[in-house]
Amino acid sequence: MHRPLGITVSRHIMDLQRMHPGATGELTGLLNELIVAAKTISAEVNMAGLADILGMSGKTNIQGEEVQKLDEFANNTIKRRMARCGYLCVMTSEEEDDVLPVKEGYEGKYTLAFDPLDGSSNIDVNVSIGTIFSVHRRRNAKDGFFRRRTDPGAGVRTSYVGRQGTVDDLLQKGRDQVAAGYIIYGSSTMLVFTTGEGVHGFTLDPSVGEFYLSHPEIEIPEKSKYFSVNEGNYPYWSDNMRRYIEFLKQEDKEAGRPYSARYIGSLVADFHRNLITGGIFLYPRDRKSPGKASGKLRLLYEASPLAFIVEQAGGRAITDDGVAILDIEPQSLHQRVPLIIGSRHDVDEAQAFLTGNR
Ligand code: AHM
Ligand code: MG
Repeated sequence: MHRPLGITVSRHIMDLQRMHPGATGELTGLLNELIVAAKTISAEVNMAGLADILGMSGKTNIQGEEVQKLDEFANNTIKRRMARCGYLCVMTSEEEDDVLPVKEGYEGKYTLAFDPLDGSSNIDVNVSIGTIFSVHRRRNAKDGFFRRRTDPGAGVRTSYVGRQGTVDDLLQKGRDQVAAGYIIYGSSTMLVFTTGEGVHGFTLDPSVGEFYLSHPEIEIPEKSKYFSVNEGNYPYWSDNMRRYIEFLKQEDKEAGRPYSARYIGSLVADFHRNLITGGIFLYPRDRKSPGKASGKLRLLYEASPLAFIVEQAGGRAITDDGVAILDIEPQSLHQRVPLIIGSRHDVDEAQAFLTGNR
């Protein structure tokens, strides 16, 4: 069978790097390592339905380990691979209370925040789940030093030797991200990411094990006809939030209402659909969410990376009081934040309602 010559994700990342003559290739290396982790998780997710059967027969997974819970597997896969990739100085994961150090001697200049497998309540029911990641340059990135070493086969290389990162290196505004993205394990596995030069989507060809560029230069439609929200939280919402959702459901043919509801309950899947078809996703603060004033979703590895992507695609991401997600100064690793994200026009309209201006 002839395959069309596709652009692989590694080739695409190299092309991006070539556009920056001063680039050292470290971000390229980092993303490539993450992609390997994503492919490993994807293979395991595809085996999920068989996990019990394999478990019962005493089989081991592709890592040669006992079958683990998928979210643990995803967390371990990313943390182990990335701890020794040589490009990071510290990580944080939704699955870990504290910061994750990198392996000594492998310290690089970037930080990584990730949600290894988002949408965990959907794991057992064959609904799309995803991995979300966010990369920053650590603070004072120049306070390490450079070392020359000779690599067999690669000749003399200059590499940066840094220090372990700290919580402070991770607590940076979304606006300062150097890369962000997600992998959705759905009907096919897709990688969507940005390095600040547009948003690009890649689809995994499992027979070759490569991600190919399938969605170049993604732009989110300016206005949509879909809203995604957990309406079961209605009794806990503010009056403004209730009025906004009622508004979306009123008939007004000229304005394109009522909107249709689409809610999967997997942030990556809900976000991805809205990115492609247009839509607005809302998880506002409510009387039920932990910490009440803050909503449910996490700033560093859920809201912030998706906000970077949506802005790069022409959309918007704000809190329910109208603050741009990317401008929030994080206070703690697992901080929660109200999230309104999606098509520009829809987020504008939601903001007007939620801030009491409509
Ligand atoms: P998780 O990190 O425990 O999986 O929770 C995050 C998920 C998101 O994927 C999704 O958008 C949201 O929780 C759904 O919440 P709810 O079940 O309250 O609607
Ligand atoms: Mg999550």
